[in-house]
Amino acid sequence: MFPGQNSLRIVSKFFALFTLALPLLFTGCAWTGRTSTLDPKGPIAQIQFDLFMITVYVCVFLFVVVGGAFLYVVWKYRERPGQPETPIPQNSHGNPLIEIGLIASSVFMLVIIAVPTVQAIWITHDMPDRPDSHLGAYYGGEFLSPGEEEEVLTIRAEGYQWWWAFEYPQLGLTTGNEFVIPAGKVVRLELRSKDVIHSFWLPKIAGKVDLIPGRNNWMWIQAGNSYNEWLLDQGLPPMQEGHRAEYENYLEAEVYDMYYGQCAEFCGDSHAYMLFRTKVVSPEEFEAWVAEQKQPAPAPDGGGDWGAWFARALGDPSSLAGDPIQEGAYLYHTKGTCIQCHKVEGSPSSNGVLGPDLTKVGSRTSLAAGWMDHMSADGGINAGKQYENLVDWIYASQDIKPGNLMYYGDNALQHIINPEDPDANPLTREEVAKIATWLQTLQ
Ligand code: HEC
Ligand SMILES: [Cu+2]
Repeated sequence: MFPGQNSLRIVSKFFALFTLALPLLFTGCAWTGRTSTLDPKGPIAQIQFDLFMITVYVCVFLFVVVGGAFLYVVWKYRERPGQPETPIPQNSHGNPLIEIGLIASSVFMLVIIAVPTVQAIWITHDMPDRPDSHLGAYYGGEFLSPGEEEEVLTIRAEGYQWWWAFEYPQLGLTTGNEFVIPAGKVVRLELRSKDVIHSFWLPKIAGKVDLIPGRNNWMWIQAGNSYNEWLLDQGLPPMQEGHRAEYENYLEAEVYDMYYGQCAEFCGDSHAYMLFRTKVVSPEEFEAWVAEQKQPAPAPDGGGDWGAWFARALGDPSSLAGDPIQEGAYLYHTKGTCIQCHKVEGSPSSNGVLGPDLTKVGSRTSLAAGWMDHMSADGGINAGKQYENLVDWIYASQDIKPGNLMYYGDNALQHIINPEDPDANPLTREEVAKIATWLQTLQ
């Protein structure tokens, strides 16, 4: 026994334990988890995944070769009983064959990674109308104006601290924190920021691109293969009809779904709560969604005329009593001061732009940038949970998403009561509940 052997034992015991515990770190990982990059669902994500796997194979190969050589040497020159003096092997420093061989093989490894990397960069920046493009067909839906059918569908994603606006300039609609795309169609995403640097990351469909103030970035996204790419994938000759039904089955089984993304660049207090959702649907369902989203909000009395409703509500608020929907709309437009920051298309005075567009807030499956969830098991909306979420959010959004910019400044003191001026008081929970009831009808 030589000095230090004891501490050596302790260290090796520690390492053994650590190695045993290591797998615990990975129990939170799932191959097909919501934001897994290992479960690509579109051509762009697929290219990135393939590139990642090439890098993994090269690294595993190197690990095995270098680790193997290391283990071989340790084993071969180990101390043997009865032979205290281990002979030092001859040093081969300066052996040109080995030196050049090592350099050449390292360069070779890098080339194996570099060639597909450059290819992938080209592919992800290709115009999708090139005949050899891996990207799919254009969306040519009925809501495009004449001349626009030939254009790729564009979605403008705008990052705000800590939520997302999604605008479809060709379709004339805007939504917040959740957007919908048709499967198998290429979409051009324009990425802008209103304040600080954010990063758009939708792992199953495409990688990450930053949103930088004062700069227009963009990326292609596409969920699922186009019909033609799918034919090629199946080993069938391209450009032929007759397999549409199988293609539909593929989309149904593997592509139609809710996808989850998030901001991937630290952007302040609530960065970790800056999520978003992308629903991928069939082209027909997409048309239906667009038609619905383009409708302005109906007047709160169920009728069509906001002006008349406004005049009546402001003239005689007591006439609304007993109808929580109308009372809620009234509070939203008056005491709630919500109109300063939110837009409800249709309403003559709710034109704010500091918060998400609420015209269709009732049709979304989440609130507060994907953080409060009320999606039902079948992908629809759980109305009870939605109501609860709306009330909790409007009543005390700071408790849910610390630092968020709803009710900033003076209004951060939203629960302090001032007996002198009841109208300046924060909304009571009952009032908030009425507003939530109205917002739920905005579908
Ligand atoms: C000072 C501006 C401001 C005012 C006033 C304001 N909001 Fe907001 N609101 C925001 C911002 C900013 C967000 C985004 C918060 C986030 O997710 O980080 C938001 C988010 C929301 C959301 C969630 C929307 C979504 O799709 O995620 C709802 C609902 C909402 N506000 C309702 C209201 C109501 C009702 C009122 C009035 C009682 C109100 N807001 C007043 C700025 C404001
Ligand atoms: Cu962000």
